[in-house]
Amino acid sequence: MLFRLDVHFSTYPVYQDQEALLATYFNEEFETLPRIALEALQLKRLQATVETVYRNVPFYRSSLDKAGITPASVCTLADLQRLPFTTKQDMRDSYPYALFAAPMEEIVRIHASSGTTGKPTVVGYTRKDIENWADLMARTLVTAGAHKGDIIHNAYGYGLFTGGLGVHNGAERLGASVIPISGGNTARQLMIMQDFGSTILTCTPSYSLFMAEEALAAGVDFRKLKLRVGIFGAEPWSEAMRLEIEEKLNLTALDIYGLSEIMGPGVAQECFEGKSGLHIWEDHFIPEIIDPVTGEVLPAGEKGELVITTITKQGIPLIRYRTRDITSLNYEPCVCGRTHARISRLSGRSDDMLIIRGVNVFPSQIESILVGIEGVEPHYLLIVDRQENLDTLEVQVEVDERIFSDEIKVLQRLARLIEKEIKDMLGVSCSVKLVEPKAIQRSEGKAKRVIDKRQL
Ligand code: DLL
Repeated sequence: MLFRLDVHFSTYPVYQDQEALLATYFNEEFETLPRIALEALQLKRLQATVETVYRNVPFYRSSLDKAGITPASVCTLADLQRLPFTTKQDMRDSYPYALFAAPMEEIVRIHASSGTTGKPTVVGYTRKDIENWADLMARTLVTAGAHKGDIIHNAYGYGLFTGGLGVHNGAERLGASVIPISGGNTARQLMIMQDFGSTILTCTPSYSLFMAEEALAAGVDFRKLKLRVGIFGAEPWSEAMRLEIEEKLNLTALDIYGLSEIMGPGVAQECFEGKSGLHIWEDHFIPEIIDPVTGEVLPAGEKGELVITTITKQGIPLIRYRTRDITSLNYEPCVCGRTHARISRLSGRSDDMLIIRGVNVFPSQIESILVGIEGVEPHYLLIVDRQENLDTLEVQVEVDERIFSDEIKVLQRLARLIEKEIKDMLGVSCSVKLVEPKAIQRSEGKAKRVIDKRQL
């Protein structure tokens, strides 16, 4: 067995359960499976998944039929490349439950994330899915250096978003103490972190920096807290941001990746020891990288769009799901001893989805809200920025001549109404600036709808 670098043990208090403290893996057998065994397992699970969706999901029966594929014709892992993709649009067209492969009586949990319209993308979990998720999330936490003795301060949002409950169940499965604080109320977060002795922080990277700002203002010194590791994800961040977070919060900052369509948090995690790339749990998910334009599969090391096939899910298994996230795959051995491939830090998206304060937002969603409001023209510009470490969104939108020459009070009321509609529909706060007709620059080609000033 490989030993875990013991740099982070030096600060540990003495726990009774030394075994748990020294655990290098949550599930050693599966985390260190030799590639040949991993691939054999993947093939078996892939075949079973294709069989299930072919039998239970009309969408897959027809798309596989169209591609001339029967479950029996999936004989090797290379056959995966012959299967058709599944897209976010397919999920939208199947709203809410048409892609579920298990009957509703077996679905015990429903989560959702923003889709490209006002309607969310819905996912359902069977009891077994929830168990697998808890196991994978516990594995993810251990990969980040967590153990039973940890006090996990979970500031990911609880609710339809998968972050809060996903991390929560994994922490309980591990046997750590989880504080289900959810997001917001930063002063209270800081007090609890101090008083409860939180050792691990889980939240979005931008929220961690906001906490650091608030702490400074409130006179809270992170060097006096017990925080050791931060597990940050759900939005893009950079190496520069990592350095800033590590410095300001006095902890090791690690990257976690996941998406609700595939499961939620815990699809891939950067290991404490290697800190270079995120292990994607290949016994449950088969990753591929494709050219986002041609759909062609790219070799290891090349950057492209991540495509994931789930091979253990029952509620909503997905074949070749196009995540739209840009990364590359690395199959080189890792110092931590895990054999699962690593994806590189996510470096963007191949669509126009924005992540604002952890909320996924498509410009088209805002557009459909704007066009539904009288007096508002379909010409708008979204300006995204980051102030004091928090994302801000300004929506500039044209109003018609009649409204524009109206009293200032009327204009203000309209702006507040739009802000409220956007907040209610998408869950994201913004400030609306009404501008005169023709003020927004027209384009002869693709309209420029977004100016993202954030320097990640
Ligand atoms: O964000 C799940 C999650 C919760 C992941 C907590 C990590 C921690 P969704 O709301 O469905 O699910 O958003 C998924 O967020 O397709 C990426 O574009 C982006 N994303 C997630 N993790 C990262 C990351 C959750 N580490 C979408 N780096 C994904 C960059 C990320 N982008």
